Amino acid sequence: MIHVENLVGGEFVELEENFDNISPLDFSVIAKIPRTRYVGDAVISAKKALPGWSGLSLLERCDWLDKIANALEANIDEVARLESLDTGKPLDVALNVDATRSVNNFRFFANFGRNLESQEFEMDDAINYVLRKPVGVVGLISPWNLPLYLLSWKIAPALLMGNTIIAKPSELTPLTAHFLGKVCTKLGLPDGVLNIVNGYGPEVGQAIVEHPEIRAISFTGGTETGKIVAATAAPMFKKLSLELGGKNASLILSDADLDITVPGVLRASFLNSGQICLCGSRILVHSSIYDDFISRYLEELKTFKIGPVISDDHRTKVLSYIQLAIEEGGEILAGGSCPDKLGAWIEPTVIAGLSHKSRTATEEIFGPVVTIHEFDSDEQAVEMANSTQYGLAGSVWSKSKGREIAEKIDSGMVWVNTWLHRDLRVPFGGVKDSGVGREGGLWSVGFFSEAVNICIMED
Ligand code: TXE
Repeated sequence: MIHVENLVGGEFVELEENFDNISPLDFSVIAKIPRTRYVGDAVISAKKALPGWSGLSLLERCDWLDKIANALEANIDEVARLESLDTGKPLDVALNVDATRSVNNFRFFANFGRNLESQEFEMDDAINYVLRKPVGVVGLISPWNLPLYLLSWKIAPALLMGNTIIAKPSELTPLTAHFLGKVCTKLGLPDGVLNIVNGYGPEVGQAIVEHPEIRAISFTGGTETGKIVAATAAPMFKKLSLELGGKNASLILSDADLDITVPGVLRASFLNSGQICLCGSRILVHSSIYDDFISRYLEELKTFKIGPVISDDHRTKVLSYIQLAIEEGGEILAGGSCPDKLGAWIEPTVIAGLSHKSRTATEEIFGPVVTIHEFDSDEQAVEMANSTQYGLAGSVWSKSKGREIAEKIDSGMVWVNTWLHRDLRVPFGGVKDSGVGREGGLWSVGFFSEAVNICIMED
């Protein structure tokens, strides 16, 4: 049994009140999690650490990020084991996606910091230069689907720019954040630079967002929670970055190369059991290749291995959408029920015959469920792709028209003939109900700093 503790001011702190961390694989209790409701101590520690941390040079902080990357990499199998234990995802996904990309996040921002150019604007008689000051104490709140990957995506640039941190992993998946805390403490990261608090979102998460001395909130999670976070933070004029839900479309045009499209769209459908905000849960296929695509897709699906979804509650939600799809007149082409074994398992499910405006096809399910729709023209495909409240990502599969169609999709990111191909320098984020702001490369640097202009009159 693992005992998760909070990390406050360099000390691991246990609380009297704890709750169970349940494995989605078999519903066994794998850890005890402190039920934190108060973040005042963590904020005091983070404030105390701020002058020292922000007083280091950018290059010194880059060295710290490299040290963390190296230490995580040295323990990469353990990171993957813990992530797989906590989320139920297959070990190879935990290793190749979560653990590897967590290491990459630290290493990327270390190198990015070393190459960060200063910004200067010359006038005839004066020079302006931009100072990037830390925001201060920042609150980082992350979800359960890619626990350390998404948290490190926030921690690395926040540290780089000289901020000190109150981080809160999801109450469903605290193990790798706890491990990262141990790694950083062992490395001697100064006390209070990284504080990690655990507990329920409406309690400790809300306390972070409400705390007046936490000056920026970077949040990844559900759209409904995002609304609460935004409403709470706005009156205090906190900087806010919200990465929220998605209902992304995969558009398969008439000239798609099915040899790459079928495995690519399948991966976009079901990687991480469909629990990635970028997953392509609506598949739009041109009528001329519809039958061919579906038969190949369903055939390859038979060999696609997935883990359970995150919890029994989440499975209930996902199953309710499969029921809704049936009520809305959908036809289940594959899956649709739960395998007969313990744990939060659901078969990968493919549903056809629904309107692209149905609830099943427009609401975020966040599980191994996709809907397939047929279109006759590219204009119709674009109209269907843009017909939800979300606008996070999308993919277009075509030999000749990918770029043209990609530019017409109302979302923050579009891939052409690929999916989840990530360059960490590019802007990451959504439009409409998928969020506010961008992270990645210079966008993260901008979010986690205050740009101050200094204008100097020349003699
Ligand atoms: O996320 P929550 P949930 C979607 C997906 C899923 C739905 C709900 O559709 O079914 O959201 O999932 C913390 N103040 N996504 O309920 O609640 C919470 O503790 C501050 C999409 O698990 O949004 C956790 O750390 N924080 C998504 C984090 O917010 C609060 C990933 C996310 O949890 C809070 C996950 C509050 N009032 C779910 N309430 C994506 N975009 O990747 C909760 N939290």
